[in-house]
Amino acid sequence: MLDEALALFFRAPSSFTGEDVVELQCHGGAATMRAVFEAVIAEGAVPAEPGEFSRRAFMNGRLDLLQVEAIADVIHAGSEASRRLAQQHLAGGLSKAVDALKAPLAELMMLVEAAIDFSLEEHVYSISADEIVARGQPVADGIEALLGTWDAGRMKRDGVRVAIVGRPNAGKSSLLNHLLGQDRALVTEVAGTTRDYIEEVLQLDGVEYRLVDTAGLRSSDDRIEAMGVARAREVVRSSDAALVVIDGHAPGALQEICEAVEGLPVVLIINKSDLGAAVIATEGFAAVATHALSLSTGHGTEALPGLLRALAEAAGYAPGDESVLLTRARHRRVMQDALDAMRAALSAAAADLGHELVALDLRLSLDALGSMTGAVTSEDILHRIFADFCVGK
Ligand SMILES: Nc1nc2c(ncn2[C@@H]2O[C@H](COP(=O)(O)OP(=O)(O)O)[C@@H](O)[C@H]2O)c(=O)[nH]1
Ligand SMILES: [Mg+2]
Repeated sequence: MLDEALALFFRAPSSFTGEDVVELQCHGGAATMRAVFEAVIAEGAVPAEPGEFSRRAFMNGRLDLLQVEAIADVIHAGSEASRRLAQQHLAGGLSKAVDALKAPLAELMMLVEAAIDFSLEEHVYSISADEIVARGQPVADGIEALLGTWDAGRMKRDGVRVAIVGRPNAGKSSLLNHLLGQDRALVTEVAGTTRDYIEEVLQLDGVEYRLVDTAGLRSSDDRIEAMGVARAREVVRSSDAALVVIDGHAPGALQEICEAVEGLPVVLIINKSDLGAAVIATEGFAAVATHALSLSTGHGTEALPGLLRALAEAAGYAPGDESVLLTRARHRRVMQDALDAMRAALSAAAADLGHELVALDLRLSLDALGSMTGAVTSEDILHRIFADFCVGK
């Protein structure tokens, strides 16, 4: 007698993996679990690899690759937005969108190949270049539209990366601490205190923000501070948006900040309103909003959640949008391959370069769409996807 336990039998093909599965639910003490574990191993059971159950479900056709990725995303979802998106993908939302592009493309390819195969038998079957373009263009447009959702999807899955930028002593670290509700970054009156960058996750109204406090932008003779400034610039380049903090009492020169955040949506925070306001030249910033507050007294800080939300939306984050979105770098890469091949096929057709060439590019595009759902996927890519999983998922 090892334990009094519950055994559940899931008969194939109705189990998660599609195979016969027996699930043992025993009591949770470490010694009991180990004893039961060793007993079943002695009877011939084998410990699961990371992601093995999902892998078997995939191999048995119970899930496609997009759904497998979605399982990992459900497990890791930190915000309500990322959870909803992962559930949508798990339910097959993205797979359906890809299949809706694959079907007309497969049909077009079949028509072009039939025309090649029967070209020597007079007029048995042919398709004109015009018809190829007429059928192919909507597919290319659909791929492009889906590709265009990647930024919004990535921000929902991974969070909106917001760089906190400004001159030294403007109050950047104070802002980070205020938003997090804890003293995460050192705040001192010594300019150049923050030398490395600090990244923290903030969940607010179902949205995940990755707030990055950076070293104040100024040229410095201090070698470590200068490295921090260089890193700050890198952070800004890889962010979705920026909160620019300005000391409203002593703003200093803002040209450098302006250049650093160029191209990003920006909210200007004019800090230290308790000290009185100087005149600040803000027209160089293409700001979504400008707001004066005091991080010392807390005056005006109630507007911050709304400002963050506006910033995220300006970056392309669509809160109420429940449409299908690409989320992973893999999706973007594969869909870009599909689009490139599709465009090559269309221009080959338009230039009358011959059906063989058109068919070749259509095949490449179709393969790329197929690899989205895993219809054609290399062992190497599968390995990388399943390596993300924990044991037994
Ligand atoms: N009077 C006043 N001082 C502030 C305010 N916010 C921050 N400070 C002070 O300004 C100095 C620099 O703040 P810090 O957050 O470290 O700025 P950072 O260099 O931009 O990260 C500190 O001494 C803060 O206490 C404010 O709203 N009013
Ligand atoms: Mg700081």
